[in-house]
Amino acid sequence: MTIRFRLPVALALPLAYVAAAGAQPAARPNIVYIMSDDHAYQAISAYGSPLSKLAPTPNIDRIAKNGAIFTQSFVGNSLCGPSRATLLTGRQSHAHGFTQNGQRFDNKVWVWPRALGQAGYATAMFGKWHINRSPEGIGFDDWKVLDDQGEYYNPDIITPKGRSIAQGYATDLITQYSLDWLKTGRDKSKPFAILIHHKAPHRNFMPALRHVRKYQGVTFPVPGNYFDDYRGRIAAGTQEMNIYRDMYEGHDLKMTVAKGSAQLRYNRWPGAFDRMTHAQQAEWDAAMQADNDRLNDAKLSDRDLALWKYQRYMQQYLGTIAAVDEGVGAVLDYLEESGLDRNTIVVYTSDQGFYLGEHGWFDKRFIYEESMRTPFLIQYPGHIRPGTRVAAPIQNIDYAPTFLDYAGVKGPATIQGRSMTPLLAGRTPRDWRTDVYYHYYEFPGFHSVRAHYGVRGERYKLVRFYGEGLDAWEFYDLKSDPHEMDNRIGDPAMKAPIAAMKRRLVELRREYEDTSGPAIS
Ligand code: SGN
Ligand code: CA
Repeated sequence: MTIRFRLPVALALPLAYVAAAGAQPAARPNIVYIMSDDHAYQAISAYGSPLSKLAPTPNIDRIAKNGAIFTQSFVGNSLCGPSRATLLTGRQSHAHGFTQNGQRFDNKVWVWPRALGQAGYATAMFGKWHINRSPEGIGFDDWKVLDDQGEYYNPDIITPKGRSIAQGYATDLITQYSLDWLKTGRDKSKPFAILIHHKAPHRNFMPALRHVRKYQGVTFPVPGNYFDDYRGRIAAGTQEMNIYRDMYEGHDLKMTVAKGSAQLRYNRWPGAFDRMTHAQQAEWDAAMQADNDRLNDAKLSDRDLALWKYQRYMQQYLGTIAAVDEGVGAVLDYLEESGLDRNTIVVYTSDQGFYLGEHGWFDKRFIYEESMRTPFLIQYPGHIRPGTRVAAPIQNIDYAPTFLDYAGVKGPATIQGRSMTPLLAGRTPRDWRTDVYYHYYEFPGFHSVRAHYGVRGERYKLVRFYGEGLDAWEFYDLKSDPHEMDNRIGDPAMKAPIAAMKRRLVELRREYEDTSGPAIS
């Protein structure tokens, strides 16, 4: 007699799926995760800055209207590679080990897109990947990525089949790849998770041809601390990310050598322009000529030139965001037209914040507000009430556990973040964090920002810059000094809050098991 054993169906499936199936078999949500590169919250109109009123982002704002906006959203290390590794793993930089750009991500570690794939999701990734590894090992059903930072015009695209040059503008291409997969590429019997990673508005800030003129002639409000003298802040005084001193006049600001000429001034990486076709180049030059000629004619003082550069920077930076916003709109439209929106989580965020002239800067890296913060908007009909504003502090370590939670998939104990689902249901857990840990490593490196760690509390921020002969502490009262101009580390009146924040910093380093950087005595 032959005895035939049949495993119960649940046991034959991967473990994570069992958890998911047990929770909500029919209603597992789809996930559309849209992340741009260096998109400052100041440049999203849902955040309400005066600047963004002149350059609104109506489609990104739709997500906040349909769902929630987080007003205290932070990263743990304001730099592309580390932030992306955190997004994937739910761990701080020191824990996943990717602390600086240029390192290689270990594809073998746990990442949420693979976990969702194993739990029965269709998964895909399109755009900037930038962790020096092919996404091959992640297990996406489909992917198309830019090479490293990628180019705005006619970029190289790497796919499972190899590398080729794509004709078109990066943001539009990434949107198109995403829509193609959503419409016809995916296995429609499964829920899906798609990562849409735009290159824009990253340096060198090149708008689509249809947007090159969009903000010409618009005068954007100049931050009050544009001419910061960095007094009392050693690391702020030695950075190389000042708009009027460190931006390349050709590569970044697209200034020309002389009236009537289209030849760029200092253009450190000509590749960005060389990729354009002759027709694209001609259209670009024609769009820029009048403003460049006017500048070459004018004999501006140093101060006026610095202010002019700010306007040019904003016109270009915000110009690149116009295509991102259109792309977000196209994805939202498709979800709504297909009815998928009803069971789809849509997130819009950036890999970190960015300086739009605050302290005179572009780029990020510092723990100071504009780069440590990052936009975070999310919709999920039926689960998040439209128009929700969440003020509880979140960090990019929280994204992975949130997606797992909504999908009903169990994650590993290595995750250091926490699911945001209670916050999105309108309830702040009593033990939700009130302060956020930060650690930046990349020095020496681009823009010469010194390594530092610190803690940002509800009111105070304590920072320690270290390494290469430096050990300098800073302390800010965000209530009286929201722009972080007045380092009060030596102020006797601040002795008690400084001591309290130092204790918190020690605790946080212990909690996260961060032994990198100098120990605090
Ligand atoms: C490039 C940029 C830098 C930028 C880094 C990191 N220079 O090197 O300005 O800080 O990327 O950015 S560029 O002119 O070559 O674009 S990140 O977003 O990838 O971390
Ligand atoms: Ca970035």
